[in-house]
Amino acid sequence: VGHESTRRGALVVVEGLDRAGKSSQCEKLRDYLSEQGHTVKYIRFPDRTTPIGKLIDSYLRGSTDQEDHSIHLLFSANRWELAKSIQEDIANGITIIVDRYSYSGAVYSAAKANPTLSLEWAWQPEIGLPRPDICLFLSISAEEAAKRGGFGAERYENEAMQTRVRELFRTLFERQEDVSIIDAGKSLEEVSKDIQVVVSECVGRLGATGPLRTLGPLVN
Ligand code: Z5A
Ligand code: MG
Repeated sequence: VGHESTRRGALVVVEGLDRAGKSSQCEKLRDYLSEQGHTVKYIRFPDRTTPIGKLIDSYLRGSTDQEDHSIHLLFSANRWELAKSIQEDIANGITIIVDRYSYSGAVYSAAKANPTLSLEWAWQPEIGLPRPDICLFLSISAEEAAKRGGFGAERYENEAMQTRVRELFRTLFERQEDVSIIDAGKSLEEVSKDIQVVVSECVGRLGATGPLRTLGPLVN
């Protein structure tokens, strides 16, 4: 509410394994930031509402099959189709909370252990997408996740897949900057408080961060 030009919004990504509490925490964070006076949008990937998203939805539900590389590129295309509107919103001062993003994209596809679908290959189409100012990785043990209910009926919801995904998230996040690991095994309220601290700090230094950046190649 100043006279200076509009302060840009922040791009906040929430990542993690199944049942880590991403969606619950995204909602809490949206409410918290709104109370702090920010204009906030909460979006999620896959966005199952677009034509590409409908193909993804039917694949995840097991109604249709897709070749591994092909579905991977559809998940990426689903982010690219929203990239421009994300950039515009951020420039207009809107803070965006994103439930799963490129990190899930690379990791779930690479977890299939298809010989020509490495983590490096999977990351490639993400290069150039809006880069999060902060990525919160909600970390949870297999035991703790199991207490939150059994696996659902969707394609990747099984033990073998989730174990490989856990390993790959670790490999990927060792190579990324601006990642904050959150212990998601605590209570809803505790996790929410931990997230608020990290995000407030990120939003506070946005002025020094400059304009929204883009995702670059994986660094070794
Ligand atoms: N996928 C992909 O392959 N490529 C891509 O590019 C992208 C995604 C973007 C669908 O995703 C699948 O798409 C996903 C990855 C793949 N496959 N898998 N697995 P999705 O986002 O639609 O999946 P989801 O089903 O919405 O999310 P989730 O991971 O299963 O859940 P969550 O959002 O992390 O958790 P939640 O819904 O907030 O909470 C789960 C339960 O735990 C619920 O009952 C809560 O009340 C409870 N909960 C949450 N927090 C707590 C705490 N702290 N204590 C106790 N209980 C809690
Ligand atoms: Mg969810």
